[in-house]
Amino acid sequence: TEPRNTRCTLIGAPIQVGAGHLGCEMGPSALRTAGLHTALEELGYRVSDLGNVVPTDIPDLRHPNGAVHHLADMAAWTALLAEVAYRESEGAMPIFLGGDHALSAGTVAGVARRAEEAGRPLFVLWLDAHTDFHTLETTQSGNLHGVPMAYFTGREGFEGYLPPLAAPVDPARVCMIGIRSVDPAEREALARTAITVHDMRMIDEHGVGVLLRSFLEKVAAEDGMLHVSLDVDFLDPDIAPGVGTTVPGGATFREAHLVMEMLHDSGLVTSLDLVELNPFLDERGRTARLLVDLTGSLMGRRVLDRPTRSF
Ligand code: B3U
Ligand code: MN
Ligand code: MN
Repeated sequence: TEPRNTRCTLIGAPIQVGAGHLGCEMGPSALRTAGLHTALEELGYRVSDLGNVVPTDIPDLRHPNGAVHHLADMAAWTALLAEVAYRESEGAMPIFLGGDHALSAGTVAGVARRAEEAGRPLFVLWLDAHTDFHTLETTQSGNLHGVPMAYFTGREGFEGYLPPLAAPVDPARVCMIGIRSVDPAEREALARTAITVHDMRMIDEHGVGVLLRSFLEKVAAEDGMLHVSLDVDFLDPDIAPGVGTTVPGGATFREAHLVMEMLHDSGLVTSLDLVELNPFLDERGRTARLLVDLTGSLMGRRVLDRPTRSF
């Protein structure tokens, strides 16, 4: 299949204060060092790298939940990235180089606004060990990479803290795959939403291809735009050690590449986050290189030619 978009734009978003460990700030550099730009060019894309964006005005902002930290930083990043994602999601595919997962509050908010303007529904595929469905009230770690899903699906409690959403994402259009660490408050809240949550047991029982295919069919049926958010800890720590929140029993090398290949064949992906890479914890760049290889599969690298739309 020819990709819908032959242009892609790299945007570094070195936020690290949403995570419990420092180091994600180096993520964009590591992804560039691992050859992301060249890998995409070799697949025939016209790539532009905007460099890193960084917010300047950090307001003072506190929340009654004393565990919450760096809320003002997250608010500033969210506002900035929502603007950048909105602007860069027209005519090219933006690829956001994280940075921790708090950045997705902004990127998803921005592409949701773009989708609304285009009159198309936005779907989100969340590849993660965690559901990141805390509110500012329920988070116990206070690490704000644990809240973006709750924010962009429009849960209450963010008003006055994070920027108002131009277009909340419909929970029925969100699919999570790879889940294996959920806090009690998240689990309760998830039971009351229409979000599709596929834990590792679902992958083991049905195979990741079956789960992903049914989601992609929904996206295609509604002519949706599809944002993919790839948290490094989706992957098994044995193949991807460069992340602060490793959880055993993650996606294998083959499962992860299959997901990426099916996403490519669907022709549906319109934006991508690569998040939580912590080069300080990596082993000689192997997690960064794996992310570049997986992005290559998502963008069309394949072993053999196949018929179109084979998802
Ligand atoms: N749910 C826990 C753990 C966590 C969430 N996201 C990550 N870790 N990466 C929390 O801290 O909110
Ligand atoms: Mn995450
Ligand atoms: Mn995670």
